[in-house]
Amino acid sequence: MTDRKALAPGVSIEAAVEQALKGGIRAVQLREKDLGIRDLLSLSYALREVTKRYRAKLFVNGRVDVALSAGADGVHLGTADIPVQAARKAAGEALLIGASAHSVREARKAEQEGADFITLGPVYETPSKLKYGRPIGLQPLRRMTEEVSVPVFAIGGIRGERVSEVRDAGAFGIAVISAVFASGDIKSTAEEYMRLLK
Ligand code: TZP
Repeated sequence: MTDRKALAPGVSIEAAVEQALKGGIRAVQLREKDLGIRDLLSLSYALREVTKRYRAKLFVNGRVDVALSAGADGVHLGTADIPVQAARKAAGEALLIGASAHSVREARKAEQEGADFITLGPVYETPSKLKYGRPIGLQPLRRMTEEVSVPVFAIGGIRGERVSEVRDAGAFGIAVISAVFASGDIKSTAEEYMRLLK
């Protein structure tokens, strides 16, 4: 997931994403909540180009219209965004739909409405903890992976040995922001995560 505010001065999102792709990451979620719609759209087009070159998936946060216009693979919806079933109605099968959940109840609801995958977080404390709320912990992650049949991705403070911890708790994959994008060497950090996921 992107966060242009985490980047070192002078590094563009496009350049940072390309480094992460060179390091082997398989999907990018454009998540720039405070960006105006036109800037978000042109960034989506740029990231579609770069993700295509690396055969990686592109997801746009929150905006079905932008995701469709950019030819993204999917849209990722938070609980304050357009509901999953409304997004499905608008996009049909043209987009994969991911949904954020912070509890097992929210995850079940997202699955019932037709989400293709769910992200749960923050699992651990994150650097920006005030923004994302209190850590949920491994137990709810385990319960969620047992109770929903779509893949669950863990997010929030995922570092080092926590990658195998969340995988052992049933997570299908992980999503990371600061550890990759605030890293001085984005490509090597992404490579390290890919090694940890093997
Ligand atoms: N949702 C829950 S935690 C989080 C989001 C978007 C941010 C996680 O960021 P980091 O920097 O990988 O801990």
